[in-house]
Amino acid sequence: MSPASKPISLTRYLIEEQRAGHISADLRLLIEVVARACKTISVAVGKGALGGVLGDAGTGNVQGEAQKKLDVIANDVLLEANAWGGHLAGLASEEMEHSQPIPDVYPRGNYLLLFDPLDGSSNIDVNVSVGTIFSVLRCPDGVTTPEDEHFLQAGRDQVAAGYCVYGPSTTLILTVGHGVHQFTLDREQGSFMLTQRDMMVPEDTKEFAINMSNQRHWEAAMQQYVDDLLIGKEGPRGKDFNMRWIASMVADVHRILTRGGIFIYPWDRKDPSKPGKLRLMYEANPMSLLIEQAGGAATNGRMRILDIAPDQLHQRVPVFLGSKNEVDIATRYHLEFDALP
Ligand code: AHM
Ligand code: MG
Repeated sequence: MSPASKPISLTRYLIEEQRAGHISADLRLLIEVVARACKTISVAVGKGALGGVLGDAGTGNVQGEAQKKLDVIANDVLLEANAWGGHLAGLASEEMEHSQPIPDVYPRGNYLLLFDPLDGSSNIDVNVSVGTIFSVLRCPDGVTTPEDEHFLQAGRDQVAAGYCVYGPSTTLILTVGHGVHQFTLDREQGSFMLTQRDMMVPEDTKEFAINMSNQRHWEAAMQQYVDDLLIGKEGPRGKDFNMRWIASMVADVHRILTRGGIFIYPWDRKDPSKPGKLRLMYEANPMSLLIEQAGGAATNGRMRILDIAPDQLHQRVPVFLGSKNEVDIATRYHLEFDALP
């Protein structure tokens, strides 16, 4: 590869963003620290059975889900990496009931970090891609010891968001509000390198991603929407659709960022007390910001996800995201059913 075409590193990209006035020095440090933690997690995931990291941890998280060993490892890696840099005021995780302020022994910064340390962890033991999702918010003015309530900000107020997929290659996808960029881990050098600038989601698609086994539990609008996709050319949509479902949101969203599609995790009646499966603050919000920054759309079937005012740290939400025109159509099905007498 000639020097002119050599990709730049994440570090250089972030310095250039700082010079352009898009990010502060603390936000640059924060993203570097998260990326470093992702490298460590990538190494642990990559060891598989040889590292003794597969299988259940024998514990449960606040959401009543059994934790995998790697859920716990990834959470610890992110906590430790982010404790002492001085860039954060506090952090919150899928794996912890409450947020944690940065310990008193370290300086506190102006940002809040939320993460799902290992998304799709039911896939670890079968060697399918998993990932880390993160979201960055500002700590409200005057708050020095943040509590859960200070994290409850709408997704549109995120200052950065991203995810890292631990797949055949380790890939970091990042937005600081100026487009979506892809960095690939050079395993020999230990550096993330910028391999694609300005990812764009095609507006139209013929591909959908959904767990079809829940179909009988969906509401009527969802049933109708997916029925119409499945009828294909002969139905009202006038074209055939293909289906893909990896059951790792990071991997499904990554496919959609790369080649388009719609990802759906709707509300269903399996457990009516839950308004969806995916969590707003550290799954739906960061993914929605990335998708919108790449020209796509993200709704809960009725409204823009980034406009939802959260009321709980671990609140769940239905998710429809991806190619803009397809998300608009799926959302319209819901609004039209709602408007029926
Ligand atoms: P997790 O954060 O506990 O791994 O749960 C979220 C995952 C998503 O990655 C994925 O889209 C979904 O759960 C899969 O759910 P299902 O078991 O219905 O396939
Ligand atoms: Mg998850």
